[in-house]
Amino acid sequence: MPVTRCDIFCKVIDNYGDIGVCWRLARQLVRQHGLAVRLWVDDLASFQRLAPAVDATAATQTVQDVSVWRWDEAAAMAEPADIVIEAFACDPPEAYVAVMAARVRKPAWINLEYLTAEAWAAGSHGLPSPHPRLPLTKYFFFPGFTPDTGGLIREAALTGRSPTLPHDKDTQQTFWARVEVPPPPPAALKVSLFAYENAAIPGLLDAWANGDRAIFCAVTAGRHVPQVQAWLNAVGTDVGREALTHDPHPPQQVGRLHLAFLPFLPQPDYDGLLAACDLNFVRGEDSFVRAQWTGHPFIWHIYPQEENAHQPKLAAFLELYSAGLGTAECSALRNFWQAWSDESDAGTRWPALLAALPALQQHTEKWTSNLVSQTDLAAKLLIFCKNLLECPAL
Ligand code: TRH
Repeated sequence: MPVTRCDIFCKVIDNYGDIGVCWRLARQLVRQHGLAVRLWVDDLASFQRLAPAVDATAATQTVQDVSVWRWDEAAAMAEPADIVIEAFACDPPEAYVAVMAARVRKPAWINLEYLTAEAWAAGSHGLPSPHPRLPLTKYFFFPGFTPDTGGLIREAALTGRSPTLPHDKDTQQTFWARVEVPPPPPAALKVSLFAYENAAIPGLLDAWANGDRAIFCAVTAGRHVPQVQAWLNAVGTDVGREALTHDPHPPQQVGRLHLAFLPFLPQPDYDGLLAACDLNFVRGEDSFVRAQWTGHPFIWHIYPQEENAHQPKLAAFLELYSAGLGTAECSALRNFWQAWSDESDAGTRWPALLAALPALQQHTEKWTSNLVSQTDLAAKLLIFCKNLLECPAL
């Protein structure tokens, strides 16, 4: 029997990563694999920020051929699909799970896990987790950077240079105009900035303002913006408190640093921003992965966890990503990433990173082509689920 229907459950815990990942996956399963996807989301208002076509008040709607459902009581009554994906262990409703268990042909039930480069993820990828009471098994699906994991979300258009992304000068001009940002000065290094609160921000902005190279920094909306504002106030630009109340704020120049402030962009425009910049500061999970498809160097503000639980995750990724880099570039990269995540002296480490950028650009292009040569997450997920449905004893 062909697999045609998929339910994806998404709980927005905080921030935008949960819905960012689910929305990309849902669209890809529809567009590239012809599945009928129902996406259950508990917070349509957050979803609407990434996808403005979403009506935050509608119980059910179709957006880009994905059937979007508000995750409320209706979810418990729904007829389960052939493939059921719960994102980040978000627990579908008990009544829904009971119907899955009662089926003769059980749905393939997947827990799509958080991304990590740590070695244990490959070891845990695909492992079964039998339900404590019901005759039903859920399977762990771990995304990752190596062929022994579940891979990374990557749309088909990204295997080549997508015509919709602003790689060349003309499309970049159109892109900046569309997002209502004055075009960057021609020789400036173009940087996008998306992060959590980060005490390293003022020091880095000082280094950019006083450095040798002109920097154009597109500041995205997010938790990092108040620190940029506070820095502007502290360095006493003519921005004034009143201007900063405009959302987004007007562009500013301090020394060699040109700052442009962006509103929260629809997700495809955010992807366009990543492609248009030479260096991207990203965070969490989805922007971190998406930056890697541009082939440009990136700086990761990893999601900070209690008791520094994020440190091994950061170290594991750095180990993998920096392999093959020359000694000087490797230490410039590692020192800067560590300082950024530790919220320490990123500013003093900037000159070394800037000097290493040409080598990092070449290195990242190779890194990206290696990732592109691997099967993407949606394709792996479907193979995995089809195998489960065909041989349920697996
Ligand atoms: O928002 P995040 O911090 O999400 C995080 C992580 O996923 C983290 O692992 C998880 O534990 C936590 O959520 C709950 O960062 P992330 O993952 O990069 O998601 C941001 C999404 O927002 C991504 O899909 C890109 C999108 N985005 C836009 O669409 N427009 C914008 O203007 C910006 C700045 C982001």
